[in-house]
Amino acid sequence: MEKLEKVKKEILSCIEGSDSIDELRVIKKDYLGKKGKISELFKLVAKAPEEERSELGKKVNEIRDILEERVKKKENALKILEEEGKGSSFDPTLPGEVPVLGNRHPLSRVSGDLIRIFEKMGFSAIEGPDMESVWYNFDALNFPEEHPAREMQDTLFVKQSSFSGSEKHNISSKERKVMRTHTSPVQIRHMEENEPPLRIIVPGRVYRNETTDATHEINFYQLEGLMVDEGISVANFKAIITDFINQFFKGDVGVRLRPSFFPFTEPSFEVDMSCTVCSGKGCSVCSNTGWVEVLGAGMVHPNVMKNSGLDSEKWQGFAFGMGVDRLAMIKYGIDDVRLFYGGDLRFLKQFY
Ligand code: FA5
Repeated sequence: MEKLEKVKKEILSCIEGSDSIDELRVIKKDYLGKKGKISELFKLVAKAPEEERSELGKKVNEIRDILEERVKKKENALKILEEEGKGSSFDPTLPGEVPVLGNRHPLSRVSGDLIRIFEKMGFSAIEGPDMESVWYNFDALNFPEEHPAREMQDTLFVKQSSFSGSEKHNISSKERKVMRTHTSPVQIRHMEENEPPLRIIVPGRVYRNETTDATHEINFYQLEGLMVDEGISVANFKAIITDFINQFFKGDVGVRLRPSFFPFTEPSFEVDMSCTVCSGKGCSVCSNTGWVEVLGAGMVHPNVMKNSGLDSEKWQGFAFGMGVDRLAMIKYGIDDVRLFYGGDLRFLKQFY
């Protein structure tokens, strides 16, 4: 009997001392399994003198029942601890794993800023297709056929297998597809379908077949703007664009218009802002001129109104198109546009 009590104590302390479910399973097998210690005890009981056998048998049965119950309790307790992550393998003093946080691409951030500023001024953001017809990309925008103005934007033409042989030469400009070279075609699409007054911005990706360098990519982002109403003049444009530039660059930035040429606007301008890097004193970013070119703009050409089905006698408007990449470069002091597309996380992670 004494020996049995000793074995019982030994097993109980093993059960209580186990601190993982795996360890407990081993203990259970060693003591309560088919070839375990309790089975051995039953064998010994069978060999004991007859008068002691029944009492010893009872005791071993009692020990087995107690042990089975304790094992069950301990197993439940360990399960709860492990589920809560508080098993013995959990060390609360170890530093936690810092999750890798993603962040928005600088161009998405800048686009978002631009959209928010214009939305506050009552412009609605709309989209248009990346693959565009020659009609919307050039013809409707008053680019004369075969005119060198079409060479201004090196175009990526889309291979159209549905047209073959002689058909190829007779495809109409509405069927012929290009990757849009600017966001201006969306002006036409919007004027065709909506009655003025109109106030829209069009953020989007554009494509050009050119050699890349520090300021030129083959695809980049533009943000187009269009406002059409009665009595709109260059003064309205200058007020809106000056307000926009000052909000975007968060300061009192000088703005000037220079005469330029776009087939779809008359008169046309390039808009410059005073260089925020050197405060207009002259530096490498502004080529020592104190001014940085930020966008192209002008008053909507009467032919463009006509091509969109609007009466150019009644309605006037201005349009502008800015390079989102170039604005981001000025804002963050980035000297190579290609960094935006290189996918280098060391560069991208700087923009939180
Ligand atoms: C246009 O694309 C005209 N559609 C803009 C416009 C709209 C004028 C409405 C008048 C009225 P431009 O080709 O200059 O214009 O391009 C506009 C801006 O896109 C440029 O000022 C420049 O910031 C940016 N840009 C042009 N080419 C590239 C390029 N290869 N890589 C990065 N940005 C470019």
